[in-house]
Amino acid sequence: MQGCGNGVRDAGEVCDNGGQNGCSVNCLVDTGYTCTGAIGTRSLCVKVMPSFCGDGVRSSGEDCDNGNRLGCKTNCQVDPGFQCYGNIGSSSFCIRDPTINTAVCGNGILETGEQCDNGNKPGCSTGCKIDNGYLCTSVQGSASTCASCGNGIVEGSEKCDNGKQTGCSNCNVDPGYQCFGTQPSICTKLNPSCGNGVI
Ligand SMILES: [Ca+2]
Ligand SMILES: [Ca+2]
Ligand SMILES: [Ca+2]
Ligand SMILES: [Ca+2]
Repeated sequence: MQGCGNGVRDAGEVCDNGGQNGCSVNCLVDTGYTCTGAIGTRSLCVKVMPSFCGDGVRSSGEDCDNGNRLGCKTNCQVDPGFQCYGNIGSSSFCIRDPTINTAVCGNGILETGEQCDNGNKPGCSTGCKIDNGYLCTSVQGSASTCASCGNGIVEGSEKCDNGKQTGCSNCNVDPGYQCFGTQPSICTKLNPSCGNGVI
């Protein structure tokens, strides 16, 4: 083709950028490129990025694409418990669906709908409900700490637990006592004359 490759798009040429990438053969647009420029000017050709899952643009075949963020992390499908908005050709916006309970009991994370979750350990052993006789301290999003004062096992914030024997009241060491061990605590009376400053 006469004039093809002279860097000016002539009549009959789809593009001409002087034979550079994007318009390298017979003044036709190369695969994967797009070229702009009117007849009589040099064409400008740029590579077209293929769309993919996670590029932040929802394409056909993708339920959502927010750039692999929360709500659309799984192969451009809406994650369980989420709703995503956004048409094909634009980025998706995903929010947690408050009507769907996605709590997993026993994962050691307190979630909505659970009384406690310490990973199915004593105190919160069944169905993420607090076991009889236990108290659980729980913060949403982290593991619960459960303790039963008087069961003979030092747990949580208990200082001692000797099964409600002398020397440990409400799981605090009684004045004049010392407690060792955790299952159960062994509490003994301190020598009253030791430490009184008198030999
Ligand atoms: Ca030309
Ligand atoms: Ca995409
Ligand atoms: Ca949980
Ligand atoms: Ca205890």
